[in-house]
Amino acid sequence: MSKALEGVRVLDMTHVQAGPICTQMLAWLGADVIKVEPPGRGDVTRQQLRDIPDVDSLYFTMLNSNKRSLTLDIKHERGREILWELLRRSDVLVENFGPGALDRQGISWELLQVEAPRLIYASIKGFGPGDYQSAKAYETIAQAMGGAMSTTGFEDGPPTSTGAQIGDSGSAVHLLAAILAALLQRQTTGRGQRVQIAMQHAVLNLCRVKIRDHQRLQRGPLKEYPNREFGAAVPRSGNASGGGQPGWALRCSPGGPDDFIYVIVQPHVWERLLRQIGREDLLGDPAWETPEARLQHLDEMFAMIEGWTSRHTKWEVFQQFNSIDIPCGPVFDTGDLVNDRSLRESGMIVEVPHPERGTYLTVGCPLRLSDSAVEIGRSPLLGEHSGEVLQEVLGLEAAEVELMREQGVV
Ligand code: CAO
Repeated sequence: MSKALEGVRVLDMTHVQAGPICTQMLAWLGADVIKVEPPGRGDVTRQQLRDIPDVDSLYFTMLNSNKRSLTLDIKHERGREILWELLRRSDVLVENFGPGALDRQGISWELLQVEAPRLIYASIKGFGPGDYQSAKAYETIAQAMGGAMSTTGFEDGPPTSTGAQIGDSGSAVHLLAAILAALLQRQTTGRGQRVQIAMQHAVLNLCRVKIRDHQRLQRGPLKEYPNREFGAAVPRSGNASGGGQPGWALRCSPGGPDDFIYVIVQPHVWERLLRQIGREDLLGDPAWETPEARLQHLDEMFAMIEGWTSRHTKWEVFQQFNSIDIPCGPVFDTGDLVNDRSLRESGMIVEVPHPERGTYLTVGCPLRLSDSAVEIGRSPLLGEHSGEVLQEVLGLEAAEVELMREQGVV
C-alpha cells in the first residue's frame, strides 16, 4: 500500500518533545524523515530519563520512531555546506530550537527562499512575535502562559499542570496541520512558505472555552461551575465539565486512587439514571426534574449518584451506565492503558523491537487513513543512517563520508 506522504523529504532538526512528535507523525504518514543530530550526543533526550545504562531512553524512542538519523555538526563549515545541500533537496525543514539558533548558523528564512524556494520552513517556538518572543519555553511554561494552569486544579489548590502534553504535543499537532496545508498550497503556488507555531498560542487555542467563560463571567457567576465565589478571572473548577452538560468524577469501589468514573448527566437520561441508582422516589420532584433545577444543587446530585457508584467497581458502573446510554468513562490509570485489550488490538499500544533495548512499548498512531496504513517502526540509533543518507541523497562517495567522520563533521 502506498503512503500519503510518500516522496516527501523532511529534514528534522527537532529536539526534546514538541518538534519530534510532529516529525514522528510525518514519518508515520510516509514521509522520509531525516533527523539531523549533533555528532556524539544527538538529541538531548537520548540520554535523559534513561532506564537502561548506555541505551537510548524511552523518552527518545517513543518520540522518534520511523525516522532516519544523520549526525552532522552544523557549526562546522563542511557540516553547514552539507546541510545546505540537504535543504535544497528537501520539501520540509522542521526545527524547534531556541529563538535565533538557526539564524546564528546563517540559516535564515530570507536565504532559504533564495536557495530552496520550494522548501517549507516550519518552526515551533515558545511564543509569537511580541514581548515574549526571545524567551525559551518548555511544556509547563506553555501551560502556565497559555491559560491551562490557572484553570486546572481545585479552587483551594494552586494552579496545576495537566499530564496531557498540550504544550509540546499540542503544538506538534498544530504544526502538522500547518505543514500539510503548506504542502497542499505548494501544489498551486510552486513555492514553499514559512510555517510557525507558538506553544503559548497552541495552548490558548486548546483553552478556548475558558476565554468563552471569561466573557460570560463579566455578566454574572458561572452557574455550571461548582464554585461559590467568583473573582475577575475564570476559577479552577475541579472536575466540573463547566460545559453544557454537567459532569463529575465519582468514587467507585474498592476506593483506590484511580477508582473513579466520570459521569455526565444529560437531560434525557435523568429518569433512567434515577431508576438505575434506586432513587425513583425523586421522579417528578420539581427540585430535580429539569436541568435548571439541578443546576442549583449539582454537588448534591453528584453525591447522590456517588452513593451508588461507590458500591461498584468503575468497570461495573461503566458497563451498567453504558447499557442504558448514560455517557461515562472510567478513569484509566497507566496500567489500565497499557493492558487494555482494545487499545492493544487497535494498535494504540504497540510493542516495537529495538536492537539495543529489546522490545519496548510505545503509543501508536491515532491518525487512521484507509489508503495509508501506518506501521510503527523503531527509533534510529544515533547516526545509524548517516552514510546511507549522504550517499543516497547527496551522492557522496563512501570514502568522503568516512573522512568527514574522522573530522567529526558527521
Ligand atoms: N550541530 C551542532 N550544533 C547543533 C546542532 C547540530 N546538528 N543542532 C543544534 N545545535 C545547536 C544549536 O545551534 C544551538 O546552539 P547555540 O545555542 O550555540 O546557537 C543549540 O544546539 C540548541 O540551542 P537551544 O537554545 O535550542 O537549546 P537549549 O537546550 O538551551 O534550549 C529549549 C532548549 C527547548 C528550551 C529551546 O530549544 C526552545 O525554547 N525551543 C523552542 C520551544 C520548544 O520547542 N520547546 C519544547 C521543549 S519540549 O518540552
